[in-house]
Amino acid sequence: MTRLLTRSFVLSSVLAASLAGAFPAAYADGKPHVVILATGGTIAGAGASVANSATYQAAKVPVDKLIAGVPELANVAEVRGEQVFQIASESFTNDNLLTLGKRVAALARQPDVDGIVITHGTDTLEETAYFLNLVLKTDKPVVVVGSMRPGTAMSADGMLNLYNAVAVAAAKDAAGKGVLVTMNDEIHTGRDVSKSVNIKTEAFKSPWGPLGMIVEGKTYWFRAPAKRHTTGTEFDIDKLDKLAPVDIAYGYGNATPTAYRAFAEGGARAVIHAGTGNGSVSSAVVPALQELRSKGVQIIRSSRVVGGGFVLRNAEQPDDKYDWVVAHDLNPQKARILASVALTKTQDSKELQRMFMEY
Ligand code: DAS
Repeated sequence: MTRLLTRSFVLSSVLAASLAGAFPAAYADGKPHVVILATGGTIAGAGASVANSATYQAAKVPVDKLIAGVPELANVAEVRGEQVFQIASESFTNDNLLTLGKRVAALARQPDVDGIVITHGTDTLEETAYFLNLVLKTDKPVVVVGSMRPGTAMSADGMLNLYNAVAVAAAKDAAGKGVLVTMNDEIHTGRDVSKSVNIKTEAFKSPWGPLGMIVEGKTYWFRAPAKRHTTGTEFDIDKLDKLAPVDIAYGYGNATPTAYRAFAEGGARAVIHAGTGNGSVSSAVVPALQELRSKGVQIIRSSRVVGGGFVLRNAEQPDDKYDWVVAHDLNPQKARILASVALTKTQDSKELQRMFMEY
């Protein structure tokens, strides 16, 4: 019976809203104006049955249906949607990041836009959120949101995640906190958060904890971002037309230099070493990294160990002597994002190290 009710609720609310074509007359102006930019992912996914919470096709449902599926959005904001992409986020490219960032920046400059929500696949959501945190020049709330289950599944999380994201984007007290991520009732900074569980609704974690919570449309804050973001950064999306190619190589027992050399031959301007422990580098790999550094490739030591530590400079490796950079507490995928932006501004490893400590 529940199953039938669940499905009929989802379908009837979508049907009702699409028949209505617009939001109810009560939807008078005077509410914050929030634009939803849809890019695809599971939040736009569809499965064959309500029992398919993990087997489904991502990037199927268009933005107007996502909005129609949550008519309660009209209680918190005047909402409109744009379909920027319709892709699974594991396929995001640097060009997708630039296109999305430029659209967000253009909307943020509009006086009739108070907040922006980006619906996104969860696989690389953390990378997009960190990228936008670095390059957007706005204090307006920008909130990235996804879901771990498709809207067709029992106990789907997308509807409430979207409602929460719009409520945060409409909240005056969300301004000036950098790019935010709302998942599973929590509000995270785009800088810290990462997908830490690959199949539960409680998937997104920040090693230093969330900034706050969003409950029944109200924000509750418990800390503020500690690193430079948005209007406080030296990067600007409107001055970026290309990101530097940067790749990631994993550290593990029996590691070889093959991947690092291949990345450099493929044009990588930096290689992120996702090292064991404190960013350690196998003795079988160190000579190749020294050789790549001597050819101008930046070497950035991150760690495959995530969840609340940081790579200490000159601890496991003589970074000063080798002229390498440490990624501090950034996980390898976020280190790649910062390096790909930072290398558009500097080739100096000391400047890069400053940036890794500040952003
Ligand atoms: N493939 C995943 C993505 O698009 C689906 C998801 O979890 O959103 O990121």
